Amino acid sequence: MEKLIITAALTGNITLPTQTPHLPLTPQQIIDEALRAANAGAASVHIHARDPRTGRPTTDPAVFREIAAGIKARSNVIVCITTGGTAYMTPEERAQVVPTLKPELATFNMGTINFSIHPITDRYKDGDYKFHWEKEFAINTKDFIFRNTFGDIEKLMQMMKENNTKPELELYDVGHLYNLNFLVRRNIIKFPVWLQFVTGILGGIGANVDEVVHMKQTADRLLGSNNYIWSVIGTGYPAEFNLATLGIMMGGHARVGFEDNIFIEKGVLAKSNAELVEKVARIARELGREVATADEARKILGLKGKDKVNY
Ligand code: KMH
Ligand code: ZN
Repeated sequence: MEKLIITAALTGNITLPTQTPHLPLTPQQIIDEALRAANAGAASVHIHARDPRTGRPTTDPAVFREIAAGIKARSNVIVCITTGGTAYMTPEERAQVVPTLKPELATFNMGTINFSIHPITDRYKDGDYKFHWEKEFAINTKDFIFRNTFGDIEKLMQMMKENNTKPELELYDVGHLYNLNFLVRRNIIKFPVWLQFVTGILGGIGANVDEVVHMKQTADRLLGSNNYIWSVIGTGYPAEFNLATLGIMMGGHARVGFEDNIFIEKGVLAKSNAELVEKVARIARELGREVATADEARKILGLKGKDKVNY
């Protein structure tokens, strides 16, 4: 099996600061977490940006630039920028990071879904929230449509091509593999593709072994096993580690990080993204799978190189 690519999703845009005091919020905190995660074995870090004063997700290109440039200056790790944006942003606004920063890798969401974290508000009383925006933000996701229509997809794919940015295709359900298959047959997306099977989002497929096997078998059948490389995200604990282990065993790759899960053990908060990365790297080594460096991952994924980005 090829070496394991570990991605660390450092802060995301759905984890609330109230959930964990260890969530990096400022650009400097996100940069420091990226370096720690890279040292622990992450070949790629997936970046969202937050308003440094409030911790609220932002798509301010200046904040993205500060984070990406800060990581680049101190680490060789691959920087994968989100095009997921935040609720209320148009697909055009979300895509701006691609022409602006011309990253090596950026996320690319493969279909429109419900995407909600509203049940989290059951866990907290009004006085529990660290920031005033959090409760309303979470409740509003009840009516959030995460828009990624075929029209949006065509436009974003064109932008990625123009900027030589490799898409990391996020698939939240089996239907997204059918969307992908359609787009490949229409020559809108080209093989080989890099896939993330995103499981456990409220609005998407469940985080369990059966569903990952189903996604993998469907991908083999539709796309052909030589035409894609895949990784898995299990949202929440223990799904993150269970499904990372499954990915390791099945020849896929794995993503961990505070965007998806905040626990290192049952009821125990991870102090850093690096702890989550370390745990997966340890499981991989125990199972005889070596962990890829950033440059090895660049080769596996066919990336343009960090000297070709615009930050
Ligand atoms: N904004 C979330 C609904 C990505 O990073 O591309 C999903 C998301 C995924 O942001
Ligand atoms: Zn993300």
